[in-house]
Amino acid sequence: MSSFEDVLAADRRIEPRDAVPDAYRSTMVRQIAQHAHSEIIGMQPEGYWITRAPSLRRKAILLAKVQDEAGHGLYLYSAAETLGVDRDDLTERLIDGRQKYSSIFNYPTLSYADVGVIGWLVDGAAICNQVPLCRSSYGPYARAMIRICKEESFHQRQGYELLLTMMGGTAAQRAQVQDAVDRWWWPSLMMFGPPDADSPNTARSMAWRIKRHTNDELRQRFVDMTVPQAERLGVTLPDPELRWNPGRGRHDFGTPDWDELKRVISGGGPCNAERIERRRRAHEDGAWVREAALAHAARRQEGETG
Ligand code: BYC
Repeated sequence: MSSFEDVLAADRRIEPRDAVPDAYRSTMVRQIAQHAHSEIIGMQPEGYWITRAPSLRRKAILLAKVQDEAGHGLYLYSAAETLGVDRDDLTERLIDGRQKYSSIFNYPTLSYADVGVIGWLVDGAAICNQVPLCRSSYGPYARAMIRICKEESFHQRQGYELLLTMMGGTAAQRAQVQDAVDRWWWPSLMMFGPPDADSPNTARSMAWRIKRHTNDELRQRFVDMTVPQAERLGVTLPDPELRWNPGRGRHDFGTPDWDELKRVISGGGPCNAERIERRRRAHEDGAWVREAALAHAARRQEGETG
């Protein structure tokens, strides 16, 4: 039987029954749970716009996207459960603030352009971060990520297509897109986490092949990928320091406000309280569905055994 170290050295996947160090297990539970919570909380900022979509086509697209996010949350909770934790317990930990979710979902969505910008920038950042996670060392997480990334790519395209349409519209629509880009650019860069020098988990997660790239490497990749898309769209990214550096062959860019990231992660963002309260209510409102499903399963089992 291969040891944990042998599996990692051969770049194979760790599977649920494999013996792993406790810290590997708790790191995986932390990252997968945080990721699952992000998908579920991430339904809220866009979900608000489902009843406000400007056309049937836009409504159908947005509905499909938000439903995909529910699905991502469910695959990820299932992946976490293979590590011996319980989904209900993870939800409790989210609601009482013991587990985190992505900082990005604590900002408000003020216009329909925000739906486009979330697709373009937030899902674009998510793809940059998550494609390498398809090769993450924990098998159930890596496999869940393959389908999630395919769906994220549809999400990113629907956002970009929406913005292209708005940019071909009126001056007021173009201004709405620029305003949304101005508000979401820096929070999108913060999605990649703190700078490497202040990231307590990166070195170990890289050694365990959970993460394949550091936070700063992925942030740089995202900036390089996004600049030409912004040019094609005709919007300005709100960073006066953003410019091509021919020496590095990459873009230089300004420093995000790391104090803001800390504040938002620790509960002080514009929408933290509202997001958690909404999640708590949805969980309570869904109690009867869970009870009915359990009663149904018990009755079926009685029928099979009795
Ligand atoms: N927000 O040592 P670090 C989506 C925490 S959903 C909040 O660098 P790590 C979508 C971090 O957890 C996208 N917390 O940590 C859905 C750690 O916490 P602890 C969600 C953050 O884990 C719907 C501490 O700060 N994606 O795309 O090595 C609609 C120190 O950080 C953040 C994922 O979850 C943050 N931005 O790296 C649309 C991807 N950054 O130790 C779209 C999977 C850091 O105090 N996760 N923290 O508990 C990852 O790739 C990594 O966990 C991170 C952080 C890169 C996020």
